Amino acid sequence: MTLQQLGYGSEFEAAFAKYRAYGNVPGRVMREEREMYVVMTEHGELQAQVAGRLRHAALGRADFPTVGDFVALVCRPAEGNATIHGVLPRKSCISRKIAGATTDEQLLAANVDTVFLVSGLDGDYNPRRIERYVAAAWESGARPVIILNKADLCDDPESRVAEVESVAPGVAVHAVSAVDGRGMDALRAYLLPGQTIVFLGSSGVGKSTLTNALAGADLQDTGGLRRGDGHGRHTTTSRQLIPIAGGALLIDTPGLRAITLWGEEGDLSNTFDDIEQVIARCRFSDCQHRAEPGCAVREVLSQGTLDPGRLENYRKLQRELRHLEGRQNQRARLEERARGKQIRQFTRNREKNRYSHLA
Ligand SMILES: Nc1nc2c(ncn2[C@@H]2O[C@H](COP(=O)(O)OP(=O)(O)OP(=O)(O)O)[C@@H](O)[C@H]2O)c(=O)[nH]1
Ligand SMILES: [Mg+2]
Ligand SMILES: [Zn+2]
Repeated sequence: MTLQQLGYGSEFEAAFAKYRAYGNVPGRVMREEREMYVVMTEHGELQAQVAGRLRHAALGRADFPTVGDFVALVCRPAEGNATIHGVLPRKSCISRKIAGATTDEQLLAANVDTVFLVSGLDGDYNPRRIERYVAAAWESGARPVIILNKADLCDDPESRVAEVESVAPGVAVHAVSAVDGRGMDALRAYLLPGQTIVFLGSSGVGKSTLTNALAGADLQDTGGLRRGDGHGRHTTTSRQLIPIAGGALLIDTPGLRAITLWGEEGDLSNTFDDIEQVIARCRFSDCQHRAEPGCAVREVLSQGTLDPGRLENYRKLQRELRHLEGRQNQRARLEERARGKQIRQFTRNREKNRYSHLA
């Protein structure tokens, strides 16, 4: 496979120039499992590890390579391995806040053109979760597309499509069935040569079944659903980039338990443009939409033209981002302080050594 077939374009070639001067070769990260990578290069597929220098310079997980990244490598084809010396600037990056108390992001995929946000039209269906996914996708720089899979299990997929279209203005929504094939041609239209498409969604919604159907081959294991709650079994355990016939590149991912936003407050305006337009009409710019006169939000709520659940979700996501921003700032301060301490220590040691002969 050539790098061009892997989606490597002129913008990456330009960013790679400084690495070429060092004799590095470019490659794309195909798979990642606990800091072990598989990269595709002009020498074929190689196992790769991150160079010590890159590891030490990294301030957070975002500085490490992830699936879909274009990287600068020193290759040892005879041994079948390589070292990653640099990560080229990403044109898009899907990430989320790591679950739990730490403030860091987890990268899910890089250099993605389209995000297929998959839900099942069975017990999994949840418009509030879809809103959350759409916000995360817009934030990434890739184009979101909503897929309602398992249409064969739903009596009225078209009304579900209409409902989702109303919570995700401007986003294409497709009802499909990976099992009986309905609606799949609409998805094939996205599979253009060199385009990278990632599947995101809960376990069991059919991401791997869709990947196989679009690839026309049984490449990914698929699993049944748990008895009782109907959730998936977390069958897929690692992220993987899969080149398919026709030239598109699919990234199948393990089911997400939750997606917590990683970004800035402004990122919600794509997803909740309708709400932000209403808020802009409130008389007071700091309106809390409680009892203030001239509140446009309470007006549309009383008219029934705005779903209170959607407003609640908007506020929740906004609080999440504000909270995150506070923690990001705090982390940046701590990192700066740590770096300042390192520099002072370094200067002190240097001065000690420089003048030791005078002592
Ligand atoms: N009825 C029906 N079942 C489907 C459809 N697509 C997938 N399934 C079934 O749903 C179950 C889970 O499918 P997977 O493709 O493994 O789901 P996944 O999203 O990859 O799940 P994880 O890898 O655990 O994240 C399997 O039993 C599939 O056969 C569909 O369109 N209709
Ligand atoms: Mg899977
Ligand atoms: Zn108001």
